Parts: sequence; structure tokens; C-alpha cells
Amino acid sequence: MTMLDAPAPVLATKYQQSVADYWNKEKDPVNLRLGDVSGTYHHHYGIGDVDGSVFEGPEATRDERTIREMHRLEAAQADFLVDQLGALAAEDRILDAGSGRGGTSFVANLRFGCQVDGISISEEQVKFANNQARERGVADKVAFHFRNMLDNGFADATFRAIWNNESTMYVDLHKLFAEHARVLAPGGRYVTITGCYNDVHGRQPSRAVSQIDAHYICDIHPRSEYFAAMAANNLVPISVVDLTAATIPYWELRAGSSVATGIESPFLTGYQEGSFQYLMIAADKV
Ligand code: GPP
Ligand code: MG
Repeated sequence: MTMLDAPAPVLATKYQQSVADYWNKEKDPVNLRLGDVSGTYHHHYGIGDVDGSVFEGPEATRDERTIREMHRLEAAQADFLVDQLGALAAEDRILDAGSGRGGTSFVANLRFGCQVDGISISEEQVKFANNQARERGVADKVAFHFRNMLDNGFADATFRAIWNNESTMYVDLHKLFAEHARVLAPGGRYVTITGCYNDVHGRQPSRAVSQIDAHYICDIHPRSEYFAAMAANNLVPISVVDLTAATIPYWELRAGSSVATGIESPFLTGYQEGSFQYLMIAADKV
């Protein structure tokens, strides 16, 4: 094999290597204890009102009730994302870009019965999620790959739907949507849930947004960038939902929980001051 034939490395930059290092090491109770509740491990936040019964009942079991409730709100977020994928048939193929420990992929497979591919630049996450697929008995239908979402390796027009559940802030949106548009079938659906900063307050991110970037080693985009990059890549938005108000109760609950990580205050400040927004965008490939 000559140098020209060598496949591109999955981790193409020092930045991508440092993001992979973060997720390869990550074993935070805020994700693992919540995942243990049902066996579905999510890497995104929650939406919906907190059930007040969490604060009633014996003090000794309050922590456990809080963990279960945070997990319920994260599951509601995944259900809401999957609701936006449109009517899919069991023979359709779908792609989870930035698939973490596999949570949203398993939710989508249960909903539609179709073949799901998940991709991540963390080999540990890929291993964890493939183990989950085997334990759940769906390894023939749900498979995770160590691949880069900017160069995903799938053939053109492979997928009926693609989503990013809180993973677009690690990549250039123009490159990402060009690659998504390549592997989406005509008329295919793209969905993202993301945190973005609010252009209305200026062209630079606020302090709260900068603190979130530093915490996760990410680069949160302005809201405008999503629509510019979609328009440039034949992705036509069909639905946009501002989920900011719906996610604040999750962050308030998390801030007072035993699994708080310290990033709760920047999220709450950003959302409450309006500099940061939690958004769902669905688009069709034309
Ligand atoms: C949540 O993952 C998502 C990210 C880290 C990407 C950043 C998201 C934004 C909306 C800015 P997680 O569930 O692993 O995070 P945590 O460990 O804090 O729960
Ligand atoms: Mg989490």
C-alpha cells in the first residue's frame, strides 16, 4: 500500500485527539448513575417539568428519586428528538452522529425497528455502546463505529435520517452538513438538538457560553450558523423549537443533586440571561 492509499486517520487534528481523550476517560456519575436506572446511557440533557414528588418522601431516598427523575427528563429529550425523524420503516437505515454510549440509537431502534449506525471519535464509547447492543440482543441492528462525523466513510445516499444529539459543538458546521448531505437520501431528514449562542446579543459568546466551551473542550456555534450552513448544503428546515424554557427545570434539579459537576451555574446563567439557547432543528435534504 502506498501512502496515497492509506485511509485518513479518524482523529485528524490535535483538537479532535483532545476531545477523544476527554470522552475515553469520562466515567462521571452524572452519566453512569443515571444510565444505571434503566440501562440506557445518555449523553445529553433533559426536558420537561420536574415531578414534585421528588421533594416529598423520606430524606434517605431523595438522592435516588432525584437521579431517577433526571434520567426520566433525559429520556424525554431522546423521545422528543426521535419524534422529529418522521415516519421510518424497518428497512430504512439511520445514523447517530456523535453517538456517545448509544442511548439515542437504542431509543430509535426500539421505535422504528430499523438499522442504526452510531459513530464516535471515542473508542471507549464505541466499545461501551457495542457491548450494550450485544447485551440488549440488537447487535444485528445497532452498530457503533470508531469514525469521524466529518468523514464518515458511508456511501452516498445511505441514510433516511441522521441526527446529532448535542454533538455539533465539536465540529465545523459547514463541513458537517456537507458530509451529512452526501450520505442522506433525497428527502431524508436531519435533526439536531443543540446548545447555541444567541446572535441577538452580539457576535461573540457570553462568559457563560465560554465557560461551557472550556468545560467540555467544545466550540458552541451561534444560532445563525446552523441555518447558514444548512442552506449552503441543501438542508431545508421544516421545524425549529426553542427548548430553553423546557430544559431549565432539569438544570435546577441537577444543580441541587449529588451528581452536580460544577457546570450547572453557567448553563442556568446563560439560559436565564438569554445568551444561550437550547434548540431543536429538523430539516429535509432536497
Ligand atoms: C452532554 O454530554 C453534551 C455535551 C458534553 C456537549 C456540550 C453540549 C452543549 C449543549 C453545549 P454529557 O451528558 O456527557 O454531559 P455531562 O457529563 O455534563 O452530563
Ligand atoms: Mg449527562
